[in-house]
Amino acid sequence: MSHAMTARRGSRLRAAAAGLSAAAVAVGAGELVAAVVEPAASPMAVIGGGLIDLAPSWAKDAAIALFGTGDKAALITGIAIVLAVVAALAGILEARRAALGSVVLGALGALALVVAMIRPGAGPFAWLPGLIAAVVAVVALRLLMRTVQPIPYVRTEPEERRRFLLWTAGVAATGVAALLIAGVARGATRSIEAVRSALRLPQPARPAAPVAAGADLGIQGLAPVVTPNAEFYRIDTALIVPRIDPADWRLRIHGMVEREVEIGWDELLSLPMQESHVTLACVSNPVGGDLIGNARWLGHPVRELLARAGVDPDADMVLSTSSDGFTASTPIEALTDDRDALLAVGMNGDPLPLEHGFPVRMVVPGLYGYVSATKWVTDLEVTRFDRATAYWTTRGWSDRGPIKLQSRIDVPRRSQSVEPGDTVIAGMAWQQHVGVEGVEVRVDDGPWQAAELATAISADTWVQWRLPWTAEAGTHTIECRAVSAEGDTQTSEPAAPAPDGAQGWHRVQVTVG
Ligand SMILES: Nc1nc2c(c(=O)[nH]1)N[C@H]1C(S)=C(S)[C@@H](COP(=O)(O)O)O[C@H]1N2
Ligand SMILES: [Mo]
Repeated sequence: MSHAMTARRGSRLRAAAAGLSAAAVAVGAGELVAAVVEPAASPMAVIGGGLIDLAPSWAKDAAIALFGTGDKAALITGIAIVLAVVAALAGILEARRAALGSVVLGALGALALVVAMIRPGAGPFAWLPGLIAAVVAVVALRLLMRTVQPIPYVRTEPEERRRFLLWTAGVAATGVAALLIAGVARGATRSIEAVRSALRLPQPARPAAPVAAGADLGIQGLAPVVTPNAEFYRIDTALIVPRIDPADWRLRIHGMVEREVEIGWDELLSLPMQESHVTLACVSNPVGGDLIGNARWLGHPVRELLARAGVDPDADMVLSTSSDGFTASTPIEALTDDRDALLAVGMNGDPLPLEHGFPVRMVVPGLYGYVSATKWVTDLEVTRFDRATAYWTTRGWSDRGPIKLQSRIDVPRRSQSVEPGDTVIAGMAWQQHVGVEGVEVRVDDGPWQAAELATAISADTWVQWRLPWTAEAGTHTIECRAVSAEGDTQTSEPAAPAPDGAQGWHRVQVTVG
């Protein structure tokens, strides 16, 4: 290899490194400023959020299927990789045609600036982190470029190489340090977490009936009938969890009503509270999946507030909106009938965890979360399905989402090896607000056998089931199907989650011996 080629390759490498280093310090500066002035305007988070909103639903499906609740970490990693590649290319461009690479990096910052400003709930300084990132990127790249030797045919002196390495590494390290400080600063603005932990929720005027001792069969590996908050699945479009101080929280009820109603936190808490167990489920939950959980919710019935507003008889839907712009369309009868749809403030005896909607969310028995369970809810618009369309419906999902009859095998797990002899097959079954009457199980296409059902908490919750099994050596396929309280048998016809929920029988293969 000639000296000239080595030199050119070397300078290209250095240009790429300069681009990467400039991007690192820019992201660090942007994130640090965001952490201080407006955490939700973090450039990485707003770009990620924009991508989530733009993504077609098959991509969202694939992300949840691949990464489950780690979908957000996967997205941020993906953005970081793309950004790194673009930054390296920008460095090379800058070396070829001065200013071209700076334009690319500056444009990325400007993009973050614009997306942060058009985001619902954007604060007065939403533009600042993107602007800082853009300026720092351009200045850093131009300065670093001066230390890249552009002279071809001349081997860079070791002295110059050392100077370049020192500068690029130093600038990149500054970026990483800024990112770390941003993380710490974000942690320090945990004041909302402090407000939350200091809260004392009122006692319910109507407490939940105690859970029967027989509701939990206590089988190892079987999901507990009440899901602890820390284990509760989380699905939402919020890369940064909204932080709402209850003192600032307000809910507006408007649209097709006789009179608008506005209510704040103190007034909501002064209203009679009730507690009920409700199992939430995500429409993206595949057959056998775990995007489902059951909690004891404390809240005030939505129907009371709707009655206060006086609903127009022509209205057939309530569009609920969260502080971050997510919307859900809920059929009005599900909010006004006797099913106790709640404006919930408590989850299993604690204030709602921040990621589950603090301070107030909706909980509606019988409907998938995407059409009912709005977290960080701040607005209820009484309207009609032919006048308004909610977040996931504009992305191809059904406008109504009643939960389908489903059952799942938890024990034994797929591909688990089982000792021969007497053992147990166990799982969960649900069709919220309808209820489950029975579960049947079959092994290797044998006859369907009735499983023993645990005592259900209510028709609004899932129920555990079990079936004793004498396992013989070999490979076995276990299937289950539920029968609803209305007498329907769970269909064997498989369907993907889109557009209105997965269906089909859960099937696991196990090896005995
Ligand atoms: N603000 C907001 N609320 C939301 C969502 C969201 O993206 N944003 N996702 C909904 C969906 S799809 C589901 S399944 C439930 C999940 O509630 P959880 O995270 O508390 O389990 O929240 C619903 N409420
Ligand atoms: Mo969902």
